[in-house]
Amino acid sequence: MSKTVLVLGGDGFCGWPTSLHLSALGYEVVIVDNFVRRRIAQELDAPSLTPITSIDERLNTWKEVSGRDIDIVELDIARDYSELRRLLASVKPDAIVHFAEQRAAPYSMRDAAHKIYTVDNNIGGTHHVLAALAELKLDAHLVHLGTMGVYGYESDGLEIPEGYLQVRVEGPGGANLARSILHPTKPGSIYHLTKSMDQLMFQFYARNDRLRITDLHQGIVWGTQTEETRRDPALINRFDYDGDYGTVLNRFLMQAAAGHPLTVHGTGGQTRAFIHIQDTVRCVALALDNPPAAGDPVRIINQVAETRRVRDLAELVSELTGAHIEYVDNPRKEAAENELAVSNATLKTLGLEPILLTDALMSETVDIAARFIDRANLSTVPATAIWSNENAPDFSPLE
Ligand code: NAD
Ligand code: USQ
Repeated sequence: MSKTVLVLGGDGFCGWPTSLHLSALGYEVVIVDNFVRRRIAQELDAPSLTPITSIDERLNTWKEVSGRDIDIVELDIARDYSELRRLLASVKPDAIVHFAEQRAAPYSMRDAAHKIYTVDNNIGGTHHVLAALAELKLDAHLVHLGTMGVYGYESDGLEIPEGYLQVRVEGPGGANLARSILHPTKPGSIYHLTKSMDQLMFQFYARNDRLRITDLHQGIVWGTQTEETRRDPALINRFDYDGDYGTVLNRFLMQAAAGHPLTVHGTGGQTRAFIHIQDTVRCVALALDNPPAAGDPVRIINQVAETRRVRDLAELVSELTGAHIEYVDNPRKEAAENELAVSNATLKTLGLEPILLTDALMSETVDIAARFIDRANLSTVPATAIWSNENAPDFSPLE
C-alpha cells in the first residue's frame, strides 16, 4: 500500500519540487500551505522571476502529465492548531515533511515586526506539529528542513559533525565523563535562531513522546528546475532574486542575466555550504526511506554537497558570463572571512552522489533567468535589510 506524506510548505521553492518528486515515487502527497510566501512576494514587490502558476493550475497540470493526484489543504500551521490537529487525525500520515517556515535571514532582520513574525511563525508552526503528533499518538516520521547556518561560522577549519558533539567533562572526584550533546549553535540571524530553537523542541519530543524525527541541516539551495518541474511550463519552480529571499548563487546567476554587477558583500570571504535543488528532493526521499526508530535521538543529517567561498563563486559566474563584480558594504553582521568544513557522510552512505557546481548547470540557471528577465523588479536587487536596530519603521506589513 502506498504511503501518505504531508508536505507542509509544499507550495514553496523546496516544497513544490519535493511534492512532485514524492508523488512521482508513488507517495500519496497532501500539500499544506497558507500561501504566505506569495503574499510576502507582493509585500516586497518581488514576485518570482519565473512565472509560477496558481496552486490549482500546478496540481491540475501534474495530474495531466503524471496521472497522479496531489491534495491541497490551505492552512496556517502556526495559527490554527485545531485545524492542523483535525487534519492529522483524519489523514493519519505515515510521514510529514516540514518546510513551512519563514526562511529568509534578511527578511527576519528587517525590523521588530519581522523578527516577531519569524519567531511566532517558525516556532509556533513547528511546536504545533509536534504537540499534535504527541496528542494524537501518531507514529508519523517527521522530516524537518533545518539549516547549516545554526552553527555559526568559525575560522579554525573544524569539520562540523552531524548534529552531535562528543565531549568529555570533568565530573565529581576528577572523573572524566563522556557526553553526547547537541552541537552548540551560534545563529547569525533571527531566522537562524528559530532553527536553533527548533532543535531543542525536537530533542524534547523525541525523548518525551518517542517521536521519530529527522532534522536535515541543509546548505544554501541553488538552481530552479528538477526532473519533475521540467515536465510542463505550468510546473515551473519559483526563482527568488531580491535582496531578502534571493540566495547568493541564484542572485549572481540572475544578476549576470540582467547585466547587473554581482553584489559581493564585504570581501566575499564568507564560506558557505551549497546544494542543488535536484539533490534537495532526492535527500528528502532518502530521509523518508531511512527513518529513526521510536525512542532514538533526533537523527541529524547535514544536507550539503560542497562548500564554496562567496568571492570564488562570483569569479566563477563572472568567467562564465562576463558579468562585472562589485564589492558592496556588507549589510549583515558576519565574519568577513571564515573556513567551513562539513561532514555529509550520512547522505553519501544512504546513496547520494551529490551534484557539484558545473558550468553546464550554472548556465541552465542563467538561461532560465534570461528567459524571464523582463519580469524582474531590479529595484529589489540591493540587499536593504541591515543587521542593526537603527531606523526601524514601525509597521506590520502582514496585517
Ligand atoms: P519558501 O519560503 O519558498 O517556502 C516555504 C513555504 O511554506 C511557502 O510556500 C509558505 O507559504 C509556507 N509557509 C510558511 N509559513 C507557513 C505556515 N505558518 N503555515 C503554512 N504554510 C506556511 O522557502 P524554501 O526555500 O522552500 O525553504 C523551505 C524550508 O527549507 C525552510 O524551512 C528553510 O528554512 C529550509 N531551507 C531552505 C534553504 C534555501 O536555500 N531555500 C536552505 C536551507 C534550508
Ligand atoms: N551574499 C553576498 N551577496 C549577495 C547575497 C548574499 O555576498 O548578494 C552573502 C551573504 O552575506 C552571506 C552569504 O552570501 O555571507 C549567503 O547568503 P544567502 O542569502 O545566500 O544565504 P543565507 O542568508 O545563509 O540563507 C539561505 C536561505 C536559508 C538557509 C540558508 C542555509 O535563505 O533559508 O537556511 O541559506 S545556510 O546558509 O547554510 O544556513
